Amino acid sequence: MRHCRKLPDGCRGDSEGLMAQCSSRVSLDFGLMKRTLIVGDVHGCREELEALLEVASLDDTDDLVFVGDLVARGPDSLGVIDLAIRRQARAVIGNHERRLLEIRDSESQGGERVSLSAGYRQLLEELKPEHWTYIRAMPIYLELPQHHALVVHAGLLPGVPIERQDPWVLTHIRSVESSGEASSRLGRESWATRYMGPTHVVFGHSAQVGIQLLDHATGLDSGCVYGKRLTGLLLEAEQPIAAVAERGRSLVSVAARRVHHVPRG
Ligand SMILES: [Mn+2]
Repeated sequence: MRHCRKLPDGCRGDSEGLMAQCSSRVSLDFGLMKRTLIVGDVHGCREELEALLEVASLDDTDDLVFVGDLVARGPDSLGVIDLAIRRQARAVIGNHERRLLEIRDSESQGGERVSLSAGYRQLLEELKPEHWTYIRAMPIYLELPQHHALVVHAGLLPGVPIERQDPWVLTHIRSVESSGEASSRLGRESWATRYMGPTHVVFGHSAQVGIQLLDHATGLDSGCVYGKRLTGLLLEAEQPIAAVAERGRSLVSVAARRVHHVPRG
């Protein structure tokens, strides 16, 4: 067996093959230096997503993660999922993906045709089998142990273990009512300000509030589809999410090309 005298930073593998070829290049190949980019709600804004990946200088070995709501409202939902498939990105399911799946399943099982906006109906009909496969495989939460973080679309009910959270809560919660129940409305108290950790939660679904940097939670929905910005959290390999005062340095962001969708009311 050959020995590696100078173990480069980040090279911690101990298999014979890795030791024999020990170099920083090899450590990259083994994924030890992978960065992670967690992207806020994209809603079909493919051009802005591509621009964000450029700004983050994300390469093919890095991990791409989405907080859900990749689709709907924006101009190119199919293109966003194509990109996610191509990059082998992981994405938690958003309320829009859940709704699309529910409607598709119900209608394909002979249920009544659901009344939808023209854009939503078109999306439902244009999604190809590979897109459905990707959407159906989206988990309701994703653990990123290398960053001591958890990714969900909307949030969680503080005090309830993640494996016992209601899927509806994970994809819809915005606030906690005085009764302690989860609410999808922007209530008096956001779930995130109530949440005391310990695992850091990265989430989306909150364009009205915008970027949220809290002790134990980071909200990444900066309203790209509404003409604001698309934001991501870029983490170095094994880097935990920084304290609030320094966290801004981990954010990458691009401006929306235009207002893609005007919210009702
Ligand atoms: Mn959402």
